[in-house]
Amino acid sequence: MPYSYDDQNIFAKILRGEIPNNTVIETDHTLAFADIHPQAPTHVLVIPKGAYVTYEHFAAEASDAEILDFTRTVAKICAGAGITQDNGARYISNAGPHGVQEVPHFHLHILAGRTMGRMVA
Ligand code: DGP
Repeated sequence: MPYSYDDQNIFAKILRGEIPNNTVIETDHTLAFADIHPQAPTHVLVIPKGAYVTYEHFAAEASDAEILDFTRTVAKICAGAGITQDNGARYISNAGPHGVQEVPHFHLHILAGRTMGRMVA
């Protein structure tokens, strides 16, 4: 099913500069910023600049350049936050009603700096 993108969502407004954000990294295709309600000492949201609703949407329709830029930006954030094999992190992307996605613009949560709880459905 094709995705319908709501350009009035909060992250679209952040991308247009209508709402301020605490930027961690900005590249040609990707923006990373601090979550407004951090759940861990490090809680960064990584979003593509393109209009993608979920991870599946991004994975299916983004260009190779967008996907490479996104993934390499995640790596840079992890390095900058001191995330290593020894301490680790959690990467989450909620999608749609079943995933309880609050903001309908694809975003990856990077959570680190403490031991997380066990995953529960
Ligand atoms: P979710 O869609 O449920 O995966 O989570 C959305 C996240 O976005 C949630 O952790 C809070 C964060 N958030 C919501 N509004 C804003 C905002 O205006 N600025 C920032 N930096 N984060 C926001």
